[in-house]
Amino acid sequence: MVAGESGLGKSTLINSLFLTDMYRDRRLLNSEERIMQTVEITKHTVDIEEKGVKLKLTVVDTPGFGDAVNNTECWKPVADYIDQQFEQYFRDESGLNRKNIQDNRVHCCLYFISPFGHGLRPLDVEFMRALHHRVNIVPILAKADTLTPCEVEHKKRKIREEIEHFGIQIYQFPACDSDEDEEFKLQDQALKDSIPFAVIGSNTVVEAKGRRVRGRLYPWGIVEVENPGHCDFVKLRTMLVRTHMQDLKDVTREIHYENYRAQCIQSMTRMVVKERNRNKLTRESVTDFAIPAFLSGVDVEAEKLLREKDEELRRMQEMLYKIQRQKKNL
Ligand SMILES: Nc1nc2c(ncn2[C@@H]2O[C@H](COP(=O)(O)OP(=O)(O)O)[C@@H](O)[C@H]2O)c(=O)[nH]1
Ligand SMILES: [Mg+2]
Repeated sequence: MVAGESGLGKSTLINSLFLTDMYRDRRLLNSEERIMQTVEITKHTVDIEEKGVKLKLTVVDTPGFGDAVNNTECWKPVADYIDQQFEQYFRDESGLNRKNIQDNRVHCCLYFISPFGHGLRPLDVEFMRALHHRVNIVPILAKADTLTPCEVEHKKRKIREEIEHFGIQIYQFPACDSDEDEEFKLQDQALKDSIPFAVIGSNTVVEAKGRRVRGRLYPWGIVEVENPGHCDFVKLRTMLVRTHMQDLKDVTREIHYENYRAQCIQSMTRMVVKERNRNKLTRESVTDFAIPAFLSGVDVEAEKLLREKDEELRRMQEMLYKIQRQKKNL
């Protein structure tokens, strides 16, 4: 999933990442470069092939925020979307067809940070803190071609410090095995030191030194999306689809989804206990006042019990429905 302020190049980047023009069907005939503003959460499925392994990847594009005058809680639609996927999985998991569950849980959220600010903006902090217990957040420094290499380093350091300062829990790359070879260890460290990944997106293929590359053409030269000397695009793609895909899924399953499940079960239990207590009270009042003494035979008792159980079942169903509704409105 991609998220962040409007106009930072989210749609362009996912397009560049998976090389398919996912916005082709919108028929933007005049300008190759133009991408329409994203106004709702949209899902695209792409088939990619990595080292001979075919993968079906779902990319979720979200509308950029920050355009509105009041931006409070702009993270909510995204949080809701993530929760809905968890909810669907939770239902499927407790259903009959458990073996063939389609996993639509969001395994990674690329969060775009503006290159024009001084580090994080309050909105970035709010967004990431609202989402960090739900999804693996990978911070991205957007439009890196607008910064010099020195500025990129400076901004990255500042953003890392602020992430730490504000207690934002971004996706933690797993520690490298000590028995890995030196080159692998160096690569792994370089990846960790690149956070936030500085990226450049482009939908155009340009000619650079006789090669056709994905890049951006400026009066003073060409910036190449896939040139590691220009930005971290290749690092990001490798990490997403090759080296860390499984870990992103594992963390989602073991931490974020478990979090969601635990909360769900907790609120259900709380409601059941409340209901029980309420039932107990009404039961006492029923025996005290409603049932006449001459009717207190065994059959009447059994029937009363049955009725109570029926009522309890009905209440539980209602409760489940309420919880689902609440979750939707959260
Ligand atoms: N300089 C620069 N411009 C970019 C980059 N990526 C996208 N853009 C431009 O920024 C504008 C907004 O891009 P878009 O992908 O729609 O942003 P979104 O709102 O975050 O989805 C478009 O004009 C893009 O051509 C980039 O890496 N560098
Ligand atoms: Mg967009």
